[in-house]
Amino acid sequence: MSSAEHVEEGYPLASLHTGGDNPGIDGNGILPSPAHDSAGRRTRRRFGTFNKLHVRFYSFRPLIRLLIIVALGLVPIYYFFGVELQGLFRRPPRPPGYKWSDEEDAEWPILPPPPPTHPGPPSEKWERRAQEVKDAFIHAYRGYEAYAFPADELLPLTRGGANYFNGWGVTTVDSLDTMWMMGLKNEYQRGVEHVERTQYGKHDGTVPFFETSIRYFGGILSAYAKSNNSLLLQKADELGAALLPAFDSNSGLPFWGVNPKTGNTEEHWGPEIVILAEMGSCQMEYKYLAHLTGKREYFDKMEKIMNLMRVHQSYLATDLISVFFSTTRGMPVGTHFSVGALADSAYEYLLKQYLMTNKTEKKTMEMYLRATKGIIENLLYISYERQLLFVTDIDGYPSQPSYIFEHLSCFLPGLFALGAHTLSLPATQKQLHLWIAEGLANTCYLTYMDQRSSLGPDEMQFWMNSEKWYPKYKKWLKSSSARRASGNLPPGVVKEPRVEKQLSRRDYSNRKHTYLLRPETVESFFILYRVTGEEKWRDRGYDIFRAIQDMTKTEFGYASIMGIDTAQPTQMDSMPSYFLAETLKYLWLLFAEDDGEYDLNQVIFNTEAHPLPVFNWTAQQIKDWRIPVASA
Ligand code: DMJ
Repeated sequence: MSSAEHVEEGYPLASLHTGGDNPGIDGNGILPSPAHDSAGRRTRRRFGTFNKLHVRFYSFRPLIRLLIIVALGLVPIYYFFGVELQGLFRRPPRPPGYKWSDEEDAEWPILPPPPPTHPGPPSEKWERRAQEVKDAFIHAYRGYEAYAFPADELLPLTRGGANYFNGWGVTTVDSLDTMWMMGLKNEYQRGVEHVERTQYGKHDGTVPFFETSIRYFGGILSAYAKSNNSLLLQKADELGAALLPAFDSNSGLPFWGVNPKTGNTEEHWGPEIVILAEMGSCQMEYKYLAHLTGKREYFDKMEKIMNLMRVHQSYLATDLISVFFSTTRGMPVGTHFSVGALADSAYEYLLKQYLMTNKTEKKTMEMYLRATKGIIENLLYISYERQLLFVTDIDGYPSQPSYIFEHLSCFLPGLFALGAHTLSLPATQKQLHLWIAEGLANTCYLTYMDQRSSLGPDEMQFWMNSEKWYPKYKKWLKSSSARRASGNLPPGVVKEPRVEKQLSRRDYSNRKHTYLLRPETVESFFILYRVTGEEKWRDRGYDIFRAIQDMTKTEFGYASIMGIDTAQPTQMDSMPSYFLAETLKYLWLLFAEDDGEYDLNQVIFNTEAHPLPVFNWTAQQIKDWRIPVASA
């Protein structure tokens, strides 16, 4: 804009410093308002409008005039102070313009959640459904025993067996506690005899440390915990000892694989690289075994890893733990953070170690809470179309989200719900964790129901117009009108999520088109049902179970499928052991009436759904091993 134009607009820039010669500036050198131009036209126009309004105003009756004045007076008051005024009733007064810190936000008493609708008396409907799951288990296990045993897994289309996990009959060992739960005594007995026959320590070949720990080691320990059969404890000890060479790295972080007979180790992810899931998902098993056997070595190896993870987490701004570490230096490698593949169960074990040791190992609980903060602030996103809450991974510096949401990450709602249920948290933090659990579990459920098969993809690619969730949540929290309008449910949490069958209207595309019989979504439903008592989690679990029956059942067992969003998905020749160990177990637990045997405060499920009991370190163990415990 030129200075000439400015003069026309009533801002005589060129004459600003010249004093009273300029008609635009009065004798005191004060720049008049644009309304006072030399011709006076605008001034007159303004008074003209005012006069008309004035006359019209006085044409109303006095009462109407009073109401208009009151209404006009309220508008600016509400506009400028409305939110704060409402806030005054809820928050202690603060000076104007005061910025509320996160801690104060957390303490600010928002409305409590509605009371859970507790499960009613035993119902025939759910007993029948639990029986349907048991029948599915029997069908799968009979097929496995008939055509695959003692190989690891059943090939459900070609009636064969495959050895992906050492050839020790992983489906049997992984399924032992499910058989125990379901009362399948004969199958259980045959399975235990198989464990007793297997010579874990003499196996000459590399076994994968992580899978062997969570499936075999966890499976045998939990069968021992239920049965008290000392032979099973011996086998767990034999296996635990056979895996110990995995920790013979410079840092104490485990190698990918170990040969039980020779003690040789093997790498997998790259030279000197270990992933977070491997280093952080053996503590429940080894600590429980250390407690049972009194062998300090088992405990020390775990504590070394935990200390390393804690130090690393404490100096990172994200409050998360890196996905990759160096086995030599014990230091993180790269800038990748995730709760999905390669990382997931390490976060799970932070909370679960604390719970399993009767809430005495405070350090792991602190690590868990710190990690939840990191997850909330860095990894939670919300989609644009349906406002779906999801968790993704980040990489780079500054970090960038991938917007990928994995089925594997659907364990996270269950973990947040478990933490909210079992930890002594301030009411609002508990509520926040429960909201996150509900929002994420809704999304997991929708990714199933959106598909033509009603079975969820292994990976989803959300659109890049998704936004970080936490800033939106904070904004919502501070606005009482937004909270009221949403029925006190934050963004990303709705009671009735909307299924979207039309591909073009979805918030994501399927990145992988397979459903691999995975458990994470129904696992979270089980925990959410136990924590909230809301029947909808059972109903949703049953929706998924029916889809499993319709789409994956074969003559000999159950099969993973591909083409989940097609009219005719294709069955694949694979029935992973976790389908029996986890998916069917969690479904059964979700539907069966609970007599308290699997109370979430008494029994802690390892990442392969093997229930291990809460225990107390003995006074001797605490003293001799210097276990840093706080009283429960
Ligand atoms: C299971 O083997 C375990 O739950 C593991 O921690 C990751 N997920 C698989 C099944 O999806």
